[in-house]
Amino acid sequence: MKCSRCENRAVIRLRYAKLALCEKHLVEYIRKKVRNVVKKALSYGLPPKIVVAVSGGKDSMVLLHTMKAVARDLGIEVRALYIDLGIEPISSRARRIIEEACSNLGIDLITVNVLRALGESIPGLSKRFRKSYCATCGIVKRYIMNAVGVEYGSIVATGHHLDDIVTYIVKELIVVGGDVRNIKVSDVIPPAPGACPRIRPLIKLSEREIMAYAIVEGVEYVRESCPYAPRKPIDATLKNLISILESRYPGTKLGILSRYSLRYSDLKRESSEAKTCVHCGLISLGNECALCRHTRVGYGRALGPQLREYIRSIVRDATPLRQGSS
Ligand code: Q46
Ligand code: ZN
Ligand code: ZN
Repeated sequence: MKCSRCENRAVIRLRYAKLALCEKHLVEYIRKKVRNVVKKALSYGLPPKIVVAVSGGKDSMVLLHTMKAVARDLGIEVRALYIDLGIEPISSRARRIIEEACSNLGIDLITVNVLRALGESIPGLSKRFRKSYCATCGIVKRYIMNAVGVEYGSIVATGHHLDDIVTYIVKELIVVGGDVRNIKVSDVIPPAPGACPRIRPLIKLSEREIMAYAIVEGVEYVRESCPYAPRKPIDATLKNLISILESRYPGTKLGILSRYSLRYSDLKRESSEAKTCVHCGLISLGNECALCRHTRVGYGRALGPQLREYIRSIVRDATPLRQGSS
């Protein structure tokens, strides 16, 4: 099979786009998709500063690599954020891979260590929160990502891809019966009181395309999954179902995404009405944010202010970005 854009051999066929791409053109294609989301964010007046949240997994490591190239083209600042959850041996492995990638790419890395910041790692916190490991982990990670973005006055980029989002939408619609609006299906999410803007540059790319990029570009990532990752047979079944639909009707996934994507102007209107936490000042659904509420109940005091101060000290001590580094 020949590349649709040159004479070289194609390494991937994208039926939804009626394209076959060689290694070089696949890399270009993926970077262009990432660049489009960043350009869109800049066109809304969001700051030209991006913190890429990296876990060490395939998606976020591919995002980091593509963001480096995009940042160079667009002249924006890029940093990486690693949240060390203290889940061994995965956390140490992830830290090594991320540190090496950041050093090779010339990207400044901010590491927030949960144990140091809150005095306990995920298992301990989960007991106090009376929540599952993953629910606890989600509360802590979301809080830290947002707090880092707020302190830097930057956008936070995450590695959610098309398959993640479409599975979530379908699950909410046909299994949970919840409200799809809760996950704000969008590639650019505006800032709100106590919340930094966010982007999802991989939202229109499938896991298969991201994997192909990782192979072609030799992106290193942690291959093991978290030992606490729950088995979600329903998610696997839905993913299978969606893949069957995609193979019969190419473009199904992008169709679902676009049908449930929210407009930036609508998201902005909603964001302006967001509440902030009485303890720490960051965004919350009610008077208290999830982290402050759970720590207040579990420890007798809201730990949001302590975590924010810890993050402030990291941001203060972080080396300023080198001129021209991005
Ligand atoms: S890291 Fe955290 Fe995941 Fe591990 S404890 Fe669950 S949520 S599975 S992405
Ligand atoms: Zn080509
Ligand atoms: Zn709070």
